[in-house]
Amino acid sequence: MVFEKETIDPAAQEMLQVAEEEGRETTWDLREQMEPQCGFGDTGVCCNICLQGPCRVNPNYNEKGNQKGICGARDYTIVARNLVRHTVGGTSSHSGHARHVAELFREVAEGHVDSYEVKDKEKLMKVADKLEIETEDRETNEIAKEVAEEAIGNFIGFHGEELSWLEPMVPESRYQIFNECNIIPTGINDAINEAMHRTAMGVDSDPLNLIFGNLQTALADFTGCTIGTDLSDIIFGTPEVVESEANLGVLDEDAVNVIVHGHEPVLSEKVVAAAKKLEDEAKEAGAENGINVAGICCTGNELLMRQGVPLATNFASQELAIMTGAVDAMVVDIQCIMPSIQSVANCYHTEIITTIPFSKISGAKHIEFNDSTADQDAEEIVRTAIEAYKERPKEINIPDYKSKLMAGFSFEEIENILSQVNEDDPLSVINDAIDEGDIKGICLFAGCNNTKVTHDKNHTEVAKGLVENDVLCVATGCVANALGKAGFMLPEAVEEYAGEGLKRFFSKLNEELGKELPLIWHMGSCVDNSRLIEFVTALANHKGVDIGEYPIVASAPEPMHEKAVSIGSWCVTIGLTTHVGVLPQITGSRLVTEVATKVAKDVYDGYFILESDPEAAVEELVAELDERTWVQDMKA
Ligand code: XCC
Repeated sequence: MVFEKETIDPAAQEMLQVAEEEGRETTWDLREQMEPQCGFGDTGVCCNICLQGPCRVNPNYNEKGNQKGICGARDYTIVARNLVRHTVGGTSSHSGHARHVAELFREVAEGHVDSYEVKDKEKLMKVADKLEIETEDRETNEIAKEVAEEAIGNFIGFHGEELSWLEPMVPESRYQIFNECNIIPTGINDAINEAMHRTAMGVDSDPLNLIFGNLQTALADFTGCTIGTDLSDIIFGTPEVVESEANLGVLDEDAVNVIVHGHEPVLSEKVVAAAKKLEDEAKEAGAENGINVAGICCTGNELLMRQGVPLATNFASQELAIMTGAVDAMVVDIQCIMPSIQSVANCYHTEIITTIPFSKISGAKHIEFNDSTADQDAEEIVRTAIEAYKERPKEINIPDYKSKLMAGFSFEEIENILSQVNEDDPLSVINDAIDEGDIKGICLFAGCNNTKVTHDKNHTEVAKGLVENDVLCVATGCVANALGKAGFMLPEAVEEYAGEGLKRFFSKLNEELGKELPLIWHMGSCVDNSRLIEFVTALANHKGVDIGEYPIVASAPEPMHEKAVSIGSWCVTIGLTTHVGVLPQITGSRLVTEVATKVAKDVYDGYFILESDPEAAVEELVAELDERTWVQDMKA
């Protein structure tokens, strides 16, 4: 098989062949040119924080080389500081996304924008209850205003008080642990500021103190993610099970193809609406099938979850979508958008359209998106795609690969499904299956693609190994996209991949429901990892244990973004042992690595498994689930 070192996705392999024939450069070529990567940077021991740098220290004390930076910083300080700064990047990304949704929500609540509304009142009431906001005998917009103020307050802080969105999201016992470690943030912005300050030259050099600072920032990230999910559900609707398709084969030769790429649902929801409205204009332009919207990265996940919009592909293969020659416009907002897409688009008729003032790409067309003129902006964007379609050359290469998939597994939808099986005690369906040994526990798959490993390979191999070992798996982000493309989000996959216990679990469930559920449940975008925490908190509370005692793990087989660092950090802090399939840039400090992989367990129950071999990772994750169940059994 050609290009099997680069990717296991057959559509991507076919497109890499096209790229080679046409002499196009891809991210895989750039990776090859980058080798060998700097060993200091790769292990986190390069310090660039002040202008005396870069200082590169040799972590191996037995060898020659500088063991201190010019200011005296040792490997552990440099590595811990770099780690905190990664988490800051992740936290500001997630919370920037969430803050936009929160500000839009406030505008909606105050009646200042009419292109959006409170779509899911039930979710609004649920969130208000969670925040202890009075709901009885009050108008919806009054409640919404108070929820919006509370959301904004979580960003800007409450004069030194703790975040209100965090405490109700985790079991009491877990919050107590946060408290004892003094890592509860007083505001998302505060946490980001403090983390940047403490890592500035000459401030915090104590590696343990820095690591606690990292965890505090990560909890701010988690809070931002939760706000993003909750408010998006209120404005756009809480996801319910939908059917759709994934992979480049979803592009339609006879339609105007608009790809939405990035993260926020605020713009992309409007693009979908505008595409429906302007269908006739596309047909007049000669596109028999009208307009076809498809998603990449988490914008794709947001639209798939709520509207059943198909997924074109995930992070690593974004350039390849353009090389099909069938993409008329790629509309981007924020995060995970490779600058290279413009150079690729220069060889085709594709319009790259940036929409956010602080997220531009040189050479791309910029159509600014504003919440107050959202409908008009989205229509302008779609019309630009129709115009580009008129210039589309005849020759296109759409690989004939796509898989059907099911998505839409919000926590509320899972509760709804389980209550159809046991109306009085829905969560017992999962907890009893664990007690009876049908399932070993739950794994959250999260994270990206990373060209350091073969595209989608770790994702599918770790997933295969876990389901074979009777682990119930849920997924978000680009790993969800990978597992969707590979057919794991279909009921047929249960028969093909699940172990005997997991098969029993699904067959009992399907029999009661009178319909079939997919093997792996798609929970949404990166911010929607918060949905899993809501789920596992409910399960742990139902069982009367802390999350650290519950059989739950997480796996990021191909992490890339700083957001993956912050998610991993809060997963561990919340008690999930977390596998990472690409070594994070911390291995230059033995101290920091040991804290992450060993000491963390004593404090948070969760710890990191750094393992690039999928088979070994499966073994360790299964052993962790077994240990948690065993400890529970011993206590019982
Ligand atoms: Fe980006 Fe969210 Fe990573 Fe994919 S998974 S590469 S962060 S799109 Ni979150």
